[in-house]
Amino acid sequence: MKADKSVDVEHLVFVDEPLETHEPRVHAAWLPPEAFRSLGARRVLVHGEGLLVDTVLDEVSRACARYGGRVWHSPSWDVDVDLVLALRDAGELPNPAVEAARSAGEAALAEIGRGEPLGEEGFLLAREGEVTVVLADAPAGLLYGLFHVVRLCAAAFDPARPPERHRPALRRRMLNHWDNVAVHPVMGQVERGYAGGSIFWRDGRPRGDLARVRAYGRLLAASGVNAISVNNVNVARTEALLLTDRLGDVAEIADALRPYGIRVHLSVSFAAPVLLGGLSTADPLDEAVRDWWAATTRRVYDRIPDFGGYLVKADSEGQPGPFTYGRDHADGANLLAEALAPHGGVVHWRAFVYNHHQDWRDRSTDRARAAYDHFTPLDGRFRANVVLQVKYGPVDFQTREPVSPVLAAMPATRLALELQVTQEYTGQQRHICHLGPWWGEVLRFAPWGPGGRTIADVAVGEAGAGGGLVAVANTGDDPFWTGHPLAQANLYTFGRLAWDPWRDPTEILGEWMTLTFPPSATADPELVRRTLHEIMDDSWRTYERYTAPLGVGFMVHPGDHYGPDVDGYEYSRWGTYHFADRDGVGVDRSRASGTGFAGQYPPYWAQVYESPRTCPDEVLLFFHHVPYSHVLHSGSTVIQHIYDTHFAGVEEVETMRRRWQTLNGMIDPAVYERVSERLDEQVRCATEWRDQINTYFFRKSGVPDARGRRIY
Ligand code: GCW
Repeated sequence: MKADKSVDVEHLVFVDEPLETHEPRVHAAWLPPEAFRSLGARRVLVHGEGLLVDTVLDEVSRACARYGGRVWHSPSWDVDVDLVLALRDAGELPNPAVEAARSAGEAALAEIGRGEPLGEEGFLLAREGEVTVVLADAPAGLLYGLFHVVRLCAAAFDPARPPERHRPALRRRMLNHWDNVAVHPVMGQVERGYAGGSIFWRDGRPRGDLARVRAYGRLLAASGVNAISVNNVNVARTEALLLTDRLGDVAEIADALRPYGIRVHLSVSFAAPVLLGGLSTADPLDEAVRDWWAATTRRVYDRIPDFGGYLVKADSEGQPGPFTYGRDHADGANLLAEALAPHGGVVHWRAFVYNHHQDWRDRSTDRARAAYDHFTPLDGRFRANVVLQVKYGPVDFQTREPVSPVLAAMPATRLALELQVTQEYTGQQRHICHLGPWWGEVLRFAPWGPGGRTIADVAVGEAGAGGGLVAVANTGDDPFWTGHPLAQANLYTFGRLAWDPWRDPTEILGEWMTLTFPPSATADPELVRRTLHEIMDDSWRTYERYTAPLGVGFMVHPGDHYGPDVDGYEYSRWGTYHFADRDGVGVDRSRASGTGFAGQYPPYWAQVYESPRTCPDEVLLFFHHVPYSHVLHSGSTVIQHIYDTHFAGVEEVETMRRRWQTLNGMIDPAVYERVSERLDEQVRCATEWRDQINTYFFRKSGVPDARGRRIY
């Protein structure tokens, strides 16, 4: 498509009208009207009742109004249809073709369903004659089935398509918003947010744009997410009030998200009984405290009957917690779980607990050990409705870390894996960094050794009773939702992996591309797709190449965590050190001579990580302090690896930018411009990383680059 046609393209990829007249136009992300063309040109019959069935009807009606199709809701007369979306227990219709399709669907289900129910969210898709049929046991399943039809486009109507049955592997697929209600003096409206303000809050009050909240719910549902916490885990005074005085604001959000099957959760302060209830203590074993939580929680459910539960960061980075009262985290979590249990709610209790007032001189304390040391002795003591939420790595959402050993050490606890979609340490949505491959590696990691159960299995749990997947959201009130338009792919990929953690993230990326850049709206769809893959597929590894080397982590600018500052945290209280000196770099976490962290893994990995000879290159400096001359498995020395990867990383970013330029005039100009701007910044910042890291290690080691490239 040429530039003069670009206006048409814009029509196809933006929602038609601003959601509110005073708001800027909002990008449609992976649900542009064009993605509904195939569905919208068909004759569609929806059969069943319920709030989410109404949502399905609404979606189909809008698509058909745009593309010339037709829609009927449980008609009492005979109609010719191409697609049937029906609840299985909705009564018979006086329509032989539709009933034949439904029976064919039932037969297919009996055959491929292994006798298992579809469940609250599952669905079946099958073909019978000229008709595609989607069956579900519950309205949410029908909605997910509809979005599946959208993703399939014309393929959903392929006569040869065999029947398929889909059920989410994980019951809870959750996003955590670190959004503040009142603007925080340091962290702003959204802590670690890189996409403008909050979708929910502005300057101490609700943002008031519930249409945008609903549009957000729609996007999330189409990715598979079904739960969301709406305020920061660091709970300040104003945010604490969401539990009581400001509960109405939460209820409004819940109302806007409910039609898309998304439940609302709340981050609460462990000190709430004192802060809000006027009690003198928040001791989890105190009767009055327990009564306060029970009564308060009852009021929450009176107002929001499908409320999801509480999320708690306790005794961490200044947040209150049970340690104040000499109690442990099982006492703390169980207190809230007990209050939530009668209503079917859950408490997500975070395992991110460590000493953030460490003395850098003290080599015996290791932040990486903290979560395991605090929590594994408590295994088996948590109530059934407690989910222990564990960050994927032992330190903090780094570009590369080993997988947290806690995930393999608490068999009697429901564990959720916590990912970070917001790119705090991975380029802050100014850099292209597609995180799918990284999450895929984490999910496929087999902590008990190759061939054994994986992290995905842990999150799924026995008989689906695991804690699921949770991620910190990367969205805000930015017109592109995520600041960087290509960062939308991270959000989409998270949702899809939470639905099926065994899927190939690159395949998911392709799915996102087809939806977001519909081939029918592009002159050269093949070029667009190929170029996007070339730019995005390996972008996380590119980011890794030009930032902190070999899993050593941090080296970011303190406070904002953007850009290089090699020694920024080296003499700080945060426990994140690299120990570079003139001879070598890295943290000795072996059992033999270091902090012993390597011993927190089950035997296979404890042994592999214990020795620099067997430790995988990419996490070598996480586990070992080695000389610059140490030879990696790759055959390169550590110092030469640092130089090579940093030069290569910047070249790759420059190539990304050149490739992006070939899409000029091919895609929506607003997207093109925004990404172009950010690529300029990515090139600048990557260059800064390269030069600072290379110069730093050259000065420390005195070892020149074997290839004689410029180091300062
Ligand atoms: O990575 C750190 C962030 C903090 C965050 C904390 C956490 C919400 O720098 O901003 O606080 O993690 O996960 O609680």
